Amino acid sequence: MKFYDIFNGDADGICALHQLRLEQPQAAELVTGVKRDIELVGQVAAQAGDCLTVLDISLRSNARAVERALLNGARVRYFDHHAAGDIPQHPQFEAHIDTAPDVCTSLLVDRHLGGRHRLWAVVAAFGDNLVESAIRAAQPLQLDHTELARLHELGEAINYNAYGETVDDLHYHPADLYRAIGPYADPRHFMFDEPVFEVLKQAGAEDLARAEDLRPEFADDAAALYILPDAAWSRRVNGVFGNRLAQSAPQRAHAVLVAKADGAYAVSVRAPRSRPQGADLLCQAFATGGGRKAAAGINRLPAEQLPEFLDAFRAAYK
Ligand SMILES: [Mn+2]
Repeated sequence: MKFYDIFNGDADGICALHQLRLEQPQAAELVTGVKRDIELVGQVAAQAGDCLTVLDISLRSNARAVERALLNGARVRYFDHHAAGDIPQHPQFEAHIDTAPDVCTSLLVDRHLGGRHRLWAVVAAFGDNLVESAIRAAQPLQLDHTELARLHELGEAINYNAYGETVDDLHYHPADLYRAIGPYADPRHFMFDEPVFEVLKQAGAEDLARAEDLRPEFADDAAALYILPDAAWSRRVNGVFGNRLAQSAPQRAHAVLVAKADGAYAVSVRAPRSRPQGADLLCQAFATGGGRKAAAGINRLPAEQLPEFLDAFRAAYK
C-alpha cells in the first residue's frame, strides 16, 4: 500500500497539502510540477489499496486517471475549486469540490479541518489572489496589519515560484518548497527561520524590474505589445508583468509575447480592464489560441505570423 500526495505546485496546492499533513502526518510520494502542469494523477500507477490525495488540480483534467485508479482498487481523496465536470460516484472516492469564486483549495481543506491550520489557508488565499477571502479567514486570528501584510507577501512569493514552462525555470522545485515548509505550523516562523521567503521576494522583484526595463515593440493609447526574450526569468514573470501593465493602464489592451528557443512566441493577451472583451476571439483566430474574453493566449505563434498578429491585435482594440 502506497501513499501519493498529488498537488499543484503553487501556493494553494502546497499550503493545502501542508495543512493536511500537519494534521495527519504521513510519508507519501510527492507528485507536483509547475502551476500550469495540472494533469498529474496520470503520472501515478495506482494499485489496489493505494491512497491518493489530490489537491488543487481540476478533476476535469484528471478524470480518466482518477477513474483508472479507482478501477484498480485505490482510494482517492480530492480537494479542488476548479471546474470539475462529472464527479465520480464511488465508495472509494471522497470529493471536497467547491467552485465558488471566493474559495480556493486551501480554504476547502481549512473547512475540512475546522480551521486548525488557518494561517496556512490565509497564505494560500492570498497566493490565489483571493484577498477578501484571505482577510475574512484571518479575522478570528486577530493578526495585526503588519502580520497580515507579511502573510500576503508570503502567499505571493510561493505563488510566483510556480510560474515557468518546466520546473527548471523555477527557483525551488515545488516538492522541495513543500518539504521546506513541512516543519512549520506557523508561517511567521517559517519566514523568520528559513531563507526561502526572502530569496523568492527578491528574485520576483528582480524579474519584474527586468521586464519593466523593456521597451514595447508597439504602443499607442489603445494597445501595447511587449516581447520578452527566451529566458527562464521571462517565463517566470510574464503573468505578473501582464497584470502590472493592465493595472497601470486600464484603458489599454496588452499583449505579452515570450520568445521560444526556435523563434516562435507564446502569447498572452489581456483586454483593457475598462472593456474586458475580445481577447478570446483575437486568439482563437490563430491555430493554437484560446481563452476567455478578458484574457486569452496563443500557445505557439510562428515568428512569421508576428506581423499578422500585431495587425489583428491593433484592429481588435483600436
Ligand atoms: Mn488554487
